[in-house]
Amino acid sequence: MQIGIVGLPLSGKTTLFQTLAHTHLDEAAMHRQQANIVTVKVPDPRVDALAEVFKPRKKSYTSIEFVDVVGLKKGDRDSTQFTQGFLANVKTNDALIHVVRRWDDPQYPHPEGSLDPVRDIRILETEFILSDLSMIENRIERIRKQLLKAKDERLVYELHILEKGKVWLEEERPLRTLSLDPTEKKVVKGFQFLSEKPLLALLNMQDDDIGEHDAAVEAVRRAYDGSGLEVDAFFGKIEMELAQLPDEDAEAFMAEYGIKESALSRIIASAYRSLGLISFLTCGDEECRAWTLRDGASVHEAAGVIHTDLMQRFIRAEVVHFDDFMRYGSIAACKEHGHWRLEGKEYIVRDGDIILIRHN
Ligand SMILES: Nc1nc2c(ncn2[C@@H]2O[C@H](COP(=O)(O)OP(=O)(O)OP(=O)(O)O)[C@@H](O)[C@H]2O)c(=O)[nH]1
Ligand SMILES: [Mg+2]
Repeated sequence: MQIGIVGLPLSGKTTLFQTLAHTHLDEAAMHRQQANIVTVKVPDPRVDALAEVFKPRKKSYTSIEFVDVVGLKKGDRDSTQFTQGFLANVKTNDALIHVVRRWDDPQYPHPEGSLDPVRDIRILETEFILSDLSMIENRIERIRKQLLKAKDERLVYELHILEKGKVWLEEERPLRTLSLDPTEKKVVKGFQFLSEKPLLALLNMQDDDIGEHDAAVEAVRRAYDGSGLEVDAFFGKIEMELAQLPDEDAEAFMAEYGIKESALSRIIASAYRSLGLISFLTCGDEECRAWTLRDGASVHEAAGVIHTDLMQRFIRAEVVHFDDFMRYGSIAACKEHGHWRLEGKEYIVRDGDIILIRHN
């Protein structure tokens, strides 16, 4: 899974990237006109707890890629514009984090001249909508031409969905709020529309606005009620310094600022929520490991995430939930108390299921 970090110039994108990556980029790297990518392990205390019991040779976490996407520019006519490089980078991201500036520093003037998070979010959202609209219009035109030449049921279906999307976008609404059935959704996904991607607006707070982040988040949430936007806040400058401190010092620091979790844990939790992702676990003497799965996926698909072979040779799955495992202390004890189950292919995996695939 790949999450793109986007936003207006000088909002704090690279600062967030460095926080998540636990690195310091030099000046040259910070301004390179291309995306910087980092793979980050998803912290999961359940893997640690299982490892305490199983004492495996290896612990593995699932991971997420973050991309610092460069290329949203102030245009000539007082409008922001995407560069082609930006579009190419963002299209393939599974979800986006929009860094929204809420800090002031005369040394770095805001490109729009004032601080206004609701406006900044609107600027980007409008760009996304316009970009999708032009893509949809092109596609519709092409399909119409093809349909004049020959009948094609699939194209007729695609046209019907695209027309729906076009009307939605013309009303300045993002595609992520358009309700579609699963088959329609699949067609839309294929286009990698920008306004369809799950979006987390992350307010980059002023260092001394301690304790004001909840109210700031609430104000933006109200303004974007019903637009499928997740909103959260972080203290860009401080959390970057924090990410470079030893754990103990970092905790004291966070308590002072009323920050409950590290930026990384919070952002990953938000991303999982907005993307509809869950984790399942596997464990044994060899390895304890967490895996990412789409919410609502079957145990057969989960087997495929582990290995395509397991999917093909799937017989049944042994399932114990992590909470039950911790309550009773072992798989055998879970069995005794009726919390161990043998499930078929269709079983829908829950977040925190510990799974063992039986295969031939
Ligand atoms: N005072 C203050 N400065 C910040 C904050 N966040 C970032 N900055 C500073 O603002 C400058 C720009 O931050 P970046 O993280 O490079 O912003 P960016 O969005 O990546 O900028 P571009 O890639 O040039 O569009 C840096 O010098 C940061 O140190 C903040 O919360 N408070
Ligand atoms: Mg940058």
